[in-house]
Amino acid sequence: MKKPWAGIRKGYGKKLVSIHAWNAWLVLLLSISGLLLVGGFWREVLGEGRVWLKWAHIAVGLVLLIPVVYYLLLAAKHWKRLAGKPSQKANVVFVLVLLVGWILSGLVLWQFRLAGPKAANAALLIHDLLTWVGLPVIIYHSITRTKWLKEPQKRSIRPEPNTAGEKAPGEVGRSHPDSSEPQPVYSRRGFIKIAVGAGLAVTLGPTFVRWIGKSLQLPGTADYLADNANRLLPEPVPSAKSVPPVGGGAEGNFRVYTVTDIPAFDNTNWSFTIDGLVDKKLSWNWEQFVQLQREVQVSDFHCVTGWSVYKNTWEGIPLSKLLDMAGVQTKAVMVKLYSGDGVYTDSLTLEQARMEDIMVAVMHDGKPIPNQLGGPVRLITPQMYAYKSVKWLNRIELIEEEHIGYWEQRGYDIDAWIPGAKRV
Ligand SMILES: Nc1nc2c(c(=O)[nH]1)N[C@H]1C(S)=C(S)[C@@H](COP(=O)(O)O)O[C@H]1N2
Ligand SMILES: [Mo]
Repeated sequence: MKKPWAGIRKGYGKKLVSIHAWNAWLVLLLSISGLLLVGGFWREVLGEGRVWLKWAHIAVGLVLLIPVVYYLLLAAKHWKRLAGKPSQKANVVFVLVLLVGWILSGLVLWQFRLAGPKAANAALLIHDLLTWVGLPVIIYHSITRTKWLKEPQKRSIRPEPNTAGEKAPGEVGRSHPDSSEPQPVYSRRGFIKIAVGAGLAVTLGPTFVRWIGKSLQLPGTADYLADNANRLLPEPVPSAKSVPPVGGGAEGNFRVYTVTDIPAFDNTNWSFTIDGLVDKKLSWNWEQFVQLQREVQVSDFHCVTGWSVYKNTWEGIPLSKLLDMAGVQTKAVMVKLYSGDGVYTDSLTLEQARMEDIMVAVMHDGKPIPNQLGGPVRLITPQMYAYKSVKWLNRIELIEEEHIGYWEQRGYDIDAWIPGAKRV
């Protein structure tokens, strides 16, 4: 039988095998760290470790450049070897597109401050999409192509040219069919491959479909309003500027972020307080709070992890108005913001808190803010990354000392200005 690898310098095949192995280990590390980074559950568990994990993910991603570039140097040779093997060629192209796409979008996400929110947003979408498509294929490949499943003569890269006739473990005593013979339809391998493929489709399919639906904003997906678990009555009546929203309707999708279980509120367990270094401590229940005079603004919303939602029409009370109502004492320096989740806090300097677009928001695009997105009341900080925009905001305290917020304690910049912000 013809040995496809006859005549190849031994070292070349070895190089390919070791590139493949390095690549596999790095992709495994990146997959695990990447999944931990996006998983909502792990945001809570990891805390500060998440910031370190993110840097590790970036570092391993950069190391991945080495085997990819090394392979590209050998690619022309390998390509010739694959003549007449279209499916293996397609496989190589697929993997290269995947790796290069991951690396390029990852570089943009790493340098998101330089890249700006539009590019970071696109990069995040590409990074996610490649993960959704690539990871199942790689898992399938890893399971079905391990030594004991893969016919040796079908391997595209092998170190030794003369092992084509070796018996795969588990086939001891049977002679291996020549690769030119038709494969039996009901082989054990075929069965396992179908089973693995079906298993992946069943476990990952629904999540994938949901993700695609959200990303493309298909109707019927991410309907947070329909699932809103808050029960606060009366509903706030939107101003004329909110219906239809003057901004024309938000573009993009919020990713629901929380470091606790998502809380829900009703008239019995919701109140809003301003206290600390103020002339008069103020407290409202919901019926009173919805009576406060609201204003409308259109602004973009940027998360520091790369996604944005543009042209949001927010209706609420400018924070400066609330501060004036309570009367800020001269001793006060910082504004501490508390979430009704009992855990999340953040802070602004008094100057920042008085910026005209810092808003205690009650409505988004003419509708109450659903509980998943921080309703009934959340902070909006358009000039700053959204980790400053405390969800389920229910208390504002004026203090004289510094307060380091939840994510700032875990490594985020206290300076959360987005590029181009009017800083104060
Ligand atoms: N209480 C609370 N507020 C929060 C957060 C949180 O985890 N808990 N995450 C912040 C971050 S990092 C972002 S990007 C936005 C996300 O808002 P969303 O969940 O409505 O999309 O909320 C901010 N406010
Ligand atoms: Mo964020």
